[in-house]
Amino acid sequence: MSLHGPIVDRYPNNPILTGADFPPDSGIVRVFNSGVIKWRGRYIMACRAEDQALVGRIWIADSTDGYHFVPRPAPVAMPEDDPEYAEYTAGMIYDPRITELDGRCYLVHAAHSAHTCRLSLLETEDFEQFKWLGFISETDNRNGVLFPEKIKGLYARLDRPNPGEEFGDIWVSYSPDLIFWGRSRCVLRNCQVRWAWSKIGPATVPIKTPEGWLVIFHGVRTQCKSHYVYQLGVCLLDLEEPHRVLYRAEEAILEPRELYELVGQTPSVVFSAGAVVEDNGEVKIYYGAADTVMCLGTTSVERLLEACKHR
Ligand code: BMA
Repeated sequence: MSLHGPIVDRYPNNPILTGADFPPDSGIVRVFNSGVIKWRGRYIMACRAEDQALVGRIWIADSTDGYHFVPRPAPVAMPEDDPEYAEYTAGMIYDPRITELDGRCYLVHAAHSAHTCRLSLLETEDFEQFKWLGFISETDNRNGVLFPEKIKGLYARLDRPNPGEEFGDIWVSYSPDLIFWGRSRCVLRNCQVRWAWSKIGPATVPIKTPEGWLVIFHGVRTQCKSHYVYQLGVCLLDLEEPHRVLYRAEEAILEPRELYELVGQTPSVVFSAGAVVEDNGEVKIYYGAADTVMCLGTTSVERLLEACKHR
C-alpha cells in the first residue's frame, strides 16, 4: 500500500441515501449516522432519519447490492407508551448500530433526554419486529456498539462515556446478559490521537481478524474554539483483552473533504455507525456526511491493517 494514497475510497455516486428518498408523506429531510449490516445475503440499514421538527426515527432501508437502499413505508415502532422508555428518549434517539450475535440482531442506539444521553438496546430476529430490552448505561454515554461474539465468556461492548465538556474516550465493558455491564476499562484516550483532541468514540462493529479486532472510530477536534471537525480513524485491539491497543494509524482514514461532507446541517462531519465486510475482504464503510446524508467509502481489511501499522 502506498504511504500516501487514500486509505478509504469514496463511492463516486455519493450520497447513497438522502431525505428525498423517503416516502413523500414521511416528512423526513435528513438521513445520517445509520447502522448497516449484511444479514442473510441482503443489506439492512437502520437509518437515523430526521424530520424538519428534528424528530429522529430509526427507519429500516433495504438493499440487495449495498449501494442502493430503499426505505420502508414506516419507521421502526418504538415502545413510546412505556413510561421508562418515554422518559429517557424525550429528546431524540440516534446513531443506531447493529450487531449479529448468536443468530439474533441487536441494535444499540443513543437516547437523549433531560437526563442527557444514554444507551438503549433493541433485539430483532427478522428486522420486522423489534423488542426493546432496556437501557444499558447510565447517563452521559453514547456510541455504544456490541462486539459480534463473546470475549472470555462475556458479551462485550465499546462505548464513549463522556465525563465532562470537551472530553470523551473509548472504553470497553462486559456483560453476562447484555443488560448489566461492568469490568470497564479505558481503551483509547482522545489526547493520544493527534487529530482528535476533543473527543473520540467507537464507530462500527469491531471486525475480527486473526491479528486482532479492527476498530473504526471517530475523532473530533475543535477548530477556532467552536467548530467541530469529525474524522474517522482505525486501530487494532487485542482479541482477548480489547482494552489493549496493538496498533493505531496515526493518520485519520477519512476526513471531511467533499462538499457533501463539508456543507450541511453540521459542517465538516464524517461519522460512521456501520461497516460491512465482504467475503473478498472488501470493507464498505457507511457514513453520515454533515449530519445530512448517507455516504459510502470502500477499503479492505488488508488496507486497514496496513494503515494501523504503517500510517
Ligand atoms: C455527535 C453525535 C453525532 C453527530 C455529531 C456531529 O455528538 O451527536 O450524531 O453526527 O455529534 O453533530
